[in-house]
Amino acid sequence: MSSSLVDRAVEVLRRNDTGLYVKPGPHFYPFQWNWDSALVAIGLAHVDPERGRTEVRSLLRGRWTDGMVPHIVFHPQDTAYSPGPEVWRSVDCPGAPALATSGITQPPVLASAVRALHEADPDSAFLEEVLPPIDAWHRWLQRERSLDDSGLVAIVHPWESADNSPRFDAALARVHPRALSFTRTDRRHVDAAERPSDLEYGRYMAIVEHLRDRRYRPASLSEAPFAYVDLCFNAVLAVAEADLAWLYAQIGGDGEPAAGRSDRISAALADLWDEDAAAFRERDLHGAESLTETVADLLPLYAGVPDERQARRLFADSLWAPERFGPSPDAPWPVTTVSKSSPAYDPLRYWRGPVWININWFLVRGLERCGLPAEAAELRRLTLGLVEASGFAEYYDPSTGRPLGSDEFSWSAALVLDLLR
Ligand code: 2M8
Repeated sequence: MSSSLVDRAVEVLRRNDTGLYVKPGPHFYPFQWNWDSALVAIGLAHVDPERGRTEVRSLLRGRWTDGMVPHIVFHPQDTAYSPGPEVWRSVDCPGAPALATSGITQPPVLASAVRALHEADPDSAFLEEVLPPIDAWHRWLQRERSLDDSGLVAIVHPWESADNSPRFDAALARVHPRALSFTRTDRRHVDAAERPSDLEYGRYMAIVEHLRDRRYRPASLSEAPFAYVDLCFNAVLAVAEADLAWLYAQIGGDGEPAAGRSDRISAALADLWDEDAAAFRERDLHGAESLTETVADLLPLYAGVPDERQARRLFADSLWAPERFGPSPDAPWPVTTVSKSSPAYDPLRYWRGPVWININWFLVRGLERCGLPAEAAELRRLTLGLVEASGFAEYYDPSTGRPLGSDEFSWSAALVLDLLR
């Protein structure tokens, strides 16, 4: 089974490859997205590290002078995506590159991708080139997005993480939606039932307009319409900082500051453990309380945050619990992105229930890190089985395994290469 799955995964990445960057999907994601490219590079490390290094360099071409690496880089393409460069208008902003980009960021997987590339094919010159801008991005996050001295950072737009997750609903309810000034291109390719609603898009655009009026640098997090301590983002950052420290050590650089930041974030995440829920707890900085249980509550596992007792509890009572995120007779494909017990659970709609390969990959890594190798192996087996049955979809219906969203999705292909390692 494995060799043909490898061939098919490599073929998906090849077809989505523009030469400069790999598109997230063939049709409605035509530009370069930040965490997509990093996850793609993790897969490329196994089959073509040099191409993986190109992916990293292309993404860094979009960086701003203050350090931010944006969530989308609009490399010139004769194609439509909304909202595109004409909405973001980054080129009007001080410190933005000549190349158009969005004005927000995404979970910083990049340092972990560079580590995967270096482990597969060591290249010190490449590290000398890319570690300073990655470090500058991590420091920008601490400067612009930290809420206190805990090391945790906030996101200021749902597009900075798993965007239409119901955990953001309460925080978004206070945002007055705008009428859309563009036609949604996603609707040309994917059934509306599998994508965010127009109301959500109206709110996303209201936040973009607020941020754009301030050149994407709100004076403070308390002034931003949306400011949320996202556990997915922070767990990714904790791992990325540790990987950055490891990378510095490879070239005799000073990894202490990054290691210190990683430790602080991990310690702050550990404080968010909720024994009753067997999960961690997120926080809306404006005080809206989310009662929705989503898979983000489990992601500190990726950063190795829970001790072994907590990790076993998290696995048994949350991640693998049939009534919550785990496999059940009526939904045999784990892991659902929202608890099946939640009224918000929707098995078809985007980040509101379906299975995502990147989330499963974070959880496999986390189970390994926390000393649960058999549990990690079982999740890996079911994840590969899902892709074997349904192809490299963007996301999947947990009940039927039916592919949803974009087909031929790049990070699903890339992470299968890593899961098969
Ligand atoms: C999705 O986000 C874009 C907006 O950035 C969209 O919905 O059009 C999200 O799944 C995001 O996490 C991902 O990076 C992007 C490209 O795959 O698509």
